[in-house]
Amino acid sequence: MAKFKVKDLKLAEQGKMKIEWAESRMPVLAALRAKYKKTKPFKGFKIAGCLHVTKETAVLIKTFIDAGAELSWSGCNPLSTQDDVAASLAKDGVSIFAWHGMNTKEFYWCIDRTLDFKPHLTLDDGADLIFTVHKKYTNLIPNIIGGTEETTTGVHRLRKMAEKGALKYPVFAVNDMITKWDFDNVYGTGQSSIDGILRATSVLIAGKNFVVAGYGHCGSGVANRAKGLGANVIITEVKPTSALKGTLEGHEVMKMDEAAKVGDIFITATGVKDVIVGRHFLSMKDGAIICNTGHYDCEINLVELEKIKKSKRTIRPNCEEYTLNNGKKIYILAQGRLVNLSAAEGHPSEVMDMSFANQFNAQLALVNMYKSGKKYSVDVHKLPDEMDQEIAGVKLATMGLKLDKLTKEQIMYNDDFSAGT
Ligand code: ARJ
Repeated sequence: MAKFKVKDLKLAEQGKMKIEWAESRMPVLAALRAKYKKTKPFKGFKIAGCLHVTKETAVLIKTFIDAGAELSWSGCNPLSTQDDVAASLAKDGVSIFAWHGMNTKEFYWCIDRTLDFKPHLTLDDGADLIFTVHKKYTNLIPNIIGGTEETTTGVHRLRKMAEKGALKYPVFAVNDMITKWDFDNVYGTGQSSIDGILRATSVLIAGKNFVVAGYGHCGSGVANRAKGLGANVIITEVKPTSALKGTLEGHEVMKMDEAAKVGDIFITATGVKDVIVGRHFLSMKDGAIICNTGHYDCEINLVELEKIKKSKRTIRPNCEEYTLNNGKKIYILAQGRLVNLSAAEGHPSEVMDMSFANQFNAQLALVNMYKSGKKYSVDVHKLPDEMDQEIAGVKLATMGLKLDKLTKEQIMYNDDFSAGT
């Protein structure tokens, strides 16, 4: 058996069923699996992965294994691991280091273990693995062909590394594919964040003042789902175009200092720190619920909250009640970590299907380039647009939906710049 550390192997059977449930809703990955099962393009290649251990990730892992890869995996968030899924993977021989509720030291210990087998490729969500390689394991870099990154925050980190000349091998920004950010970030985050809030609180959304900090792809997804449930949505923003979009889509726009006074439910989706801080908590209404769906837990300043609290207790799973010095009670969900993966199961399988097809294709692009004897430049790359259309095409076909085709005349019209009035 491969090396692993998970919470409890006895959960494996339950995890296996969960994975089967996801598998049946991930047809694009199934198509890739069928396509590469025989040729095994990853044979001889080792991938270290650091990405939320969920039932959907398990399907990605199995797809890589069927395509010949050897893997070692850790979770990319201390609260997002589904212990039953991790147990099932360990039982199936996957080298996995992940459990729910680990501390920061354990988190990095797990990443270290996935590097023990000296990978050829890294796969990240949030860039903690690749950053660890660059900081602590530079000896591994000559052996590494490249890496891939799942999320906006990770891609942002990698671009900063590339700008400063700190990036030492090529990476693919999976997040930048249309079939990732325009679906996963919007509809995935929209639904799974609401799911997390409901599982942690079971409150009525209709009629609530629902404050969304950040109106990017994730924030707009959450805002529009909350609106659909009958909430009065308030947007806070720093970027004029995003704020403008929010207001034209029917939401109120105001500063957080104002929103803090009227909000019933708050969610941060910005990617930056200190979006909700001490003075905001103090001006909130009694009973306010606060959570985050951004990658890191720095958007809500819990250090400042600790300083202004009288007491705290866990009143429900993933729901911490803080009694403040001013006598009011406010509620923090999932310790300020991504509420959708900590208090719920993350995005539904149907959207992760496309995100992970992009992960697979990006890893394969790195391997194919290596096999051809060439190299990608040390930079942040994107797969060609045709690959997006291919993934969307397979997805549509599996949904039984058909498209029109351009006629010869339409193609000629498109190419003809002289055609006008
Ligand atoms: C694995 C998930 C899931 C899920 O693709 C999403 C993204 O960009 C991440 C930011 O950390 C989370 C990731 N994600 C969302 N849902 N990864 N399994 N079910």
